[in-house]
Amino acid sequence: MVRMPNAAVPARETLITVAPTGAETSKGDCPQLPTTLAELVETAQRCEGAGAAMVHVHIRDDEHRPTLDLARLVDTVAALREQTTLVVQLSTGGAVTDPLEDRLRVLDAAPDSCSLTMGTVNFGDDVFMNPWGFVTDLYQLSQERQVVPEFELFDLGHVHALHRLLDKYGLPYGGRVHADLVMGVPGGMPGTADALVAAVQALPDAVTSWSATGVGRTTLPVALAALAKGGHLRVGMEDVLTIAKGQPVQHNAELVERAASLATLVQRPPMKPGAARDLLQTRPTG
Ligand code: KMH
Ligand code: ZN
Repeated sequence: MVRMPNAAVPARETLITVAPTGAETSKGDCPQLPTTLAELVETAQRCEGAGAAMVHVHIRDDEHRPTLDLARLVDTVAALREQTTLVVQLSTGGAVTDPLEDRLRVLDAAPDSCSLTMGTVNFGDDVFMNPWGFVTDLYQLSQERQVVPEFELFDLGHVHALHRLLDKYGLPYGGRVHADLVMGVPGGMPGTADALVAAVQALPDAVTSWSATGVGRTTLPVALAALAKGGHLRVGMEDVLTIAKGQPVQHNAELVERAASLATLVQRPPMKPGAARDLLQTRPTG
């Protein structure tokens, strides 16, 4: 068998992750952004129907502001588990203003998966802080709590840091290594096919699957390049608020439907949540 540049076997199906909310857009600016628990659950259900298998979750408080309140996170995980079969991934990135200790505490809500960003990056006019000590603490906590990390790679330096992390601390819980290229953030790598190919070629051999998401107008080029390179997709209103020029997204399901159409077109139809659990080797449920 021809050896792949990393252990990611070309996938027969496409894992579609929906990131419906994020921490950056305000409800005032975008009333259709799902910010309440009821809106999040309804969104997750519709997106599952449209082809999503995993949900990347940021939550909001009663004023629709980003929060990492633990009780709310626990309730959110429970509601998504009861009312969908999606793999539940909690963001440990939160908002750029969230203290590192609050971001570590996210794992107390016992999600299936958590995001884990591999380094500090300029984030528009802000700085998204991920010092090495925090990355290693969060990684070791994820191993201890049996939570599968998704390594968020905003830049080529983050790919290099992933080599360093795996070399020093070994494989994640479950033994699989799933990474997500977050492209087109002002301050990170550009959302281009060239940058995607460079990042994929630099991934550690231990990587067993990867997805990509392009922020803003880079959404489509990144999705097409990811599919062409055999990767998976992340889409959602965390990353893009328009479905076409001047046409606001009304519901996250529109972005999932479009991703599912592209995946089907390249004959790698959307993966069901059960297959995603196998792929990621998440902790057995219930
Ligand atoms: N909101 C960004 C500062 C993650 O979810 O882990 C970080 C972010 C990454 O969204
Ligand atoms: Zn996020």
